[in-house]
Amino acid sequence: MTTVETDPAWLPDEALRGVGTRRVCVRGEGLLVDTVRAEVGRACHKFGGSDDADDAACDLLLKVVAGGDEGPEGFTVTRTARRTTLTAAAPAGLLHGFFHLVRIGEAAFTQGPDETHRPALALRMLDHWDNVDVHPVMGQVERGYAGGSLFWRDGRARGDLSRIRAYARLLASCGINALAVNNVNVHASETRLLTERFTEVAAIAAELRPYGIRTHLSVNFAAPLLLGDLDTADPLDEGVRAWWREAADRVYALVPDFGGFVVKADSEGQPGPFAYGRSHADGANLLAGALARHGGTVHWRAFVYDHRQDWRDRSTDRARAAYDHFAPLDGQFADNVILQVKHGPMDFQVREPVSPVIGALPRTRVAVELQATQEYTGQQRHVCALAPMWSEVLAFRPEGEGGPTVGQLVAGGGLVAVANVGDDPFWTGHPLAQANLYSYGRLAWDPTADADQLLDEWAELTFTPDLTGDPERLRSGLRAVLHGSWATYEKYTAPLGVGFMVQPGHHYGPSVDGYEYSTWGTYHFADRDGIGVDRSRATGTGYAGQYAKPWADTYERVESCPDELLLFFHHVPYGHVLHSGKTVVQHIYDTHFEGVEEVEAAREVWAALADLVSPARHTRVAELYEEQLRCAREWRDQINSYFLRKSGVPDAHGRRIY
Ligand code: GCV
Repeated sequence: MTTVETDPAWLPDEALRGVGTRRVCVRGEGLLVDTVRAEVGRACHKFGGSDDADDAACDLLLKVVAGGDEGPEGFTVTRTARRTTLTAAAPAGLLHGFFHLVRIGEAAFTQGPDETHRPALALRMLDHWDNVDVHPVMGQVERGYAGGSLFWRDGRARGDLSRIRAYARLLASCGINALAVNNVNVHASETRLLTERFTEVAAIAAELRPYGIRTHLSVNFAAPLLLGDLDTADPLDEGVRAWWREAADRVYALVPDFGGFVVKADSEGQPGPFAYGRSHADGANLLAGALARHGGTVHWRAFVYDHRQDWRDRSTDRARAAYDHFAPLDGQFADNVILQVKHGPMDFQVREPVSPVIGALPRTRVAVELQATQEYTGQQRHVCALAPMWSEVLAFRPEGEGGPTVGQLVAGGGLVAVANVGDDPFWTGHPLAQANLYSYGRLAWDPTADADQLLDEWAELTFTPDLTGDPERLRSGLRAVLHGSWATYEKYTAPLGVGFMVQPGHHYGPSVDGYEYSTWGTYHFADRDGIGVDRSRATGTGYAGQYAKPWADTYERVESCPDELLLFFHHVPYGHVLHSGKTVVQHIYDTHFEGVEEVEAAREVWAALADLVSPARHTRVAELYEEQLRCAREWRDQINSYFLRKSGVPDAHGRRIY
């Protein structure tokens, strides 16, 4: 691997030229206004503008106008021939507006109609699955593919926190405003972050705060018990309630703008209220009660299922679990509880239906959790731009035509993504994986934004310094490698929504039967005749019936189920003809050959950009394409061979299958 200094990602100095060449005036008070002032000062120093122009003489005026109607984070841009004015009702709006101007570059200084921008979602959060200690199996960052933690090192908060400030700046510039600093699997020493080690969290919060990012902490539900203070963690026990209240009081004494707790309870071995015969509403409300008077929020995760199931038992369906556990609890959660639901019913596969939980709790604040870290989508060794997938999820209408979209349904809860960042110089390991972090933030601000346009926007900013030679060739090359990369990844991995088929444990690379006889509930049931999971009401697990009527009906029948989800909902013969006109088995062969060809083509496109992209970035991506291609071929050959051997059906085109 090539090594480089910390990469500026989508904020290279050059991207601030527009602001930095102007006569700028910043008006307003407060920490975030000071941040804007410092940004302007740096840009002007670099590019020769002036950051102390007075109101009358400036050509860029940024000001907080109390009483404005932009809301806490919105802003208005007014562009006349003489001057561009950015106004916001609050400092956070000024900060977001500043980065908006950076994003649109010179266009900020051409005359145009007034524009007001407000985030569609108030909460736009990243969850870091970072451990303080290096975990013996999961390493320091669980499902992390970008080196060690940005926050923690050698068993404690890093001494030099400057990189966290730079990170906060990147996050704010794409709209993110909340962050959890530790893994939802809360191990022994991480449990103490809530109590005697909270000063370490406070130090991190101090670096995030100037960029408007509130700090959250993942907590262990059994903390009162595990820390030895009490002999129970029963949520209805008065002593337990008092313990959490005192813990929260101490937290807020140190970090008054603390965001709240994230909780993984009764999930994959984490403790929870079930141990005491209590419900998840009891559990969540316990913590909500402790946080309420400080304005904090509990993010209670809905990822609750039986991870010790018997593969012989066809009646238990992991996909059903979150709905079965949580839908009956609607209306029972406190106002400051947000139920955090993974976007699909399983676990961040390359293709899943949208979780039926999202539309099933109208009286509960629901947040959707996405996975920017590419656990099942190539682990930041493969290019897989996820914005197109996330857009599809956000545009889905759980009640069918005319009903609200997922993006609208989560307005009261927000959007969360598992972070894909570590201490790697490129932040995300694969330099092109930065696009996932950026586009996530932008979609959380505006879930209706066009995914491909966001990828272009990321490229335009990130490659600003490289867009001098032959900008159109560079732009079209970047579009070619990014836009279709999720579709390509889907083609060479698990087919038609069936999911998994990954190597157990680390989840990288193919293993068709890797999870087939395991306890994890992730099966495909392939035999000599067919493949897929029958989740219909009529003959299967009944999962399809968890959707509102239009979708329940669509998914129930093989004839109306969309091709890309067919094997998620139905067990069909290999000769079943898809809507595309191909049989299932021929579709499998064709997509796997195509997927590899598309990676080969993308690798060539990237190679041809060598003269246009800075050498460190170009080399890193080129090296990773070699691995992506090797792995894609492995997927193709294992999957195709497996299905040829199971079905005995030859490829219609006589291509090489082993
Ligand atoms: C943090 C999946 C991952 C786990 C992760 C879990 C979760 O099962 O493989 O690493 O644990 O999801 O979301 O809690």
